[in-house]
Parts: sequence; C-alpha cells; structure tokens
Amino acid sequence: MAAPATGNNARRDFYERIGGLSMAPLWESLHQLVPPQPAPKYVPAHWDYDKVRPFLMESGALITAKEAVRRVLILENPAMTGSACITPTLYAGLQLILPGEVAPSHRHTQSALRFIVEGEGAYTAVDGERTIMCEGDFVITPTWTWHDHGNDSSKPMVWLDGLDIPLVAMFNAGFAENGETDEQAVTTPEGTADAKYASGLLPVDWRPSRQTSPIFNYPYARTREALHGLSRAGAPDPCHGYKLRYVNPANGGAPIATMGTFMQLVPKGFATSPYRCTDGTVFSVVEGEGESRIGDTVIRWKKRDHFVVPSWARVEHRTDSDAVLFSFSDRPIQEKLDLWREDRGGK
Ligand code: GTQ
Repeated sequence: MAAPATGNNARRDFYERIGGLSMAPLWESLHQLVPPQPAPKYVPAHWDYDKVRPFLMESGALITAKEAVRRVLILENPAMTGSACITPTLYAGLQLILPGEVAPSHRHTQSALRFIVEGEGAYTAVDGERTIMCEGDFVITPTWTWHDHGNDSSKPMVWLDGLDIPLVAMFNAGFAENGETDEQAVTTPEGTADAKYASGLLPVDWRPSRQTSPIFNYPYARTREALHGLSRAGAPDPCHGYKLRYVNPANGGAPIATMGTFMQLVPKGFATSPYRCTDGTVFSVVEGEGESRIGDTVIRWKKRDHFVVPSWARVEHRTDSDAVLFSFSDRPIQEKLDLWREDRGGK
C-alpha cells in the first residue's frame, strides 16, 4: 500500500475538495470539540452599580416602559459582544420601571427570574395574581406564563432579569405573544400562592402539573432569616460560607426548570476556599462588600453590583463585612443531563 500523502498542501487540497460537499476533517478540531476540561470562550466581568445606575436612569428619559415593552439594559459578556448573553446559556439585564409605568403583559417560552435590586412597591402579575416586590425578593415568571409589571410606588424600581434566552434559542423553541391589555386581569387575591404553597403545606388534593414552582415570590425577609438561622447553627462551608438554594416545594427541584437560584451569606472577614463548578454563574450583591478572585481576575464588589463567573473558573471570595450574594446558573439542566461537576480544591 502506498504511504499516505502527508504534505500540508495535499491535506489542504483535500479539505477544500470535501468542503464542497459540506464535510470537514474531524482530526483538525477534535481537541477543541472534546476538550480535556471546560475551555469557556467567555470571561469574568463586573458591573459596578455606581457606574450603571446613571445610565439606567438616563434610559428612563429616553423611552417609556410601554414603548420599550421591557426597558432593560442588557448585561452582556464582554467576550460575547452582540450576543445578548452573559454566559453561553444565560441572559441577564437590569430593568427599570418608573413610578406610574406599566411593562405590558406578554408571555413567552423563555423563563424569567427577577431579583429586586433597588426600590419597593412595584408589582409583577403572573397568570392573574399580583405580588408586591421588595429589595432582595426573588420572583419567577415561568415558561409560558402571562406577566406584566407595574410601579404604583413613588420611586424608581430596578431589578435583575435572568432568562434562559440563549438556551431556548439553541433549541429553536422560542414562542411569544402579547396580551390583549397592558395589565392582565387580576383573578386571584394577592397572597394566594403564598398561602397555598409557601408554608410547608400544600392543598390536600393538589398535584403539580408542571416542573416550575407554584410559589412565585420568595421574599428576602424569609430568605435572610433562614441564612442567619443557618449561621447560628454551625460552621460555614469552606467553599461557600452559608449557602442555600431556592426550591420548588412540590418536587424539591429548582423553582424554574432551567435555572438554579442560590443565596449565600459569607461572614465578615471570611475567605472561601478555591472552588470551581461547570455552571457559569451570575451574582447580584445584596448586602456587604468584598472581593472575588475569579481565575486571574480580581473583582471588588459592593451592594447592588453584579458579576459573572465562567464555567470551571476557580473562585475565591473574601469579605470586608457580612456579605449576602444572590446567584443564578444553568445548574439544574446540567444535573438533569448528568453533566454537572464541581471541584472543591481538595477541601
Ligand atoms: O420581563 O418579560 O430582560 O421578555 C428580557 C426579555 C425581560 C420580560 C427581559 C423579557 C423580559
């Protein structure tokens, strides 16, 4: 048998000829396609609220919430310009609603979470029930639920929007429609979902019909109490401090099928041990200040700042005061697919 033609020219010529048939040689890209460990093409990034807020308020003078439908400044990963992605699977943005405004009713297959950053008294309505939102509250508008937002308070309200937009785009499974009226009809008294599902009890004959949580507001007052109770009960986890995950009481899973949400208390002066995991994670600082080393990048953060940690980047947090961090990621999907991994640095 003749020896293979190994010259670069021969190979390039071959690649060109098979390219004409929409084929390509695997051996030129195998290592990138099946990397020995995650090699994310996106980067750590930080949004300082002192720098962001003036632009948010300026956007309030440029366009109304009604005209914009959603008046949001997208937090885009600097390595993914033009993609509207903060990680390859997640979207994040800061939404502003001014007093008296309404963000009109619509629904879409993308699921959304709201994490309240500034203000209180605005509402989100989900499938006929309203909830009034306060700083630190975590509110969900699951896939295909009608939602509108309004601000009947006297102050601007800002929240973090987290959506699975890139993931749904990857599946080409996006559908959306607008409501007939800006504000959907309120059909259920405020507090009903809480009464039925949020007290460690469930209506006796109720069976869940979907994966998403029947609770749609997880108020900060309760979350904070849980974290502080936990901190009195024992030593912090070396990698996380005191960390809890939000839960759907009907099945023990994440409140939103596609996005995991977490809250952690890192006590004053605590330095977490190096940690990495495969879910790229978006953080919103609820209380306190400190710094995080993410790979070789150091980010100094304080209340209302946002930052993103890429997949498999090593993270160490260090705090100057008691700090509370909200975060979200695609961890529930990775777990469902048996993909999720963590590395606790041997600790
Ligand atoms: O509130 O429905 O930031 O549909 C992006 C897309 C918010 C929303 C965003 C959306 C929404």
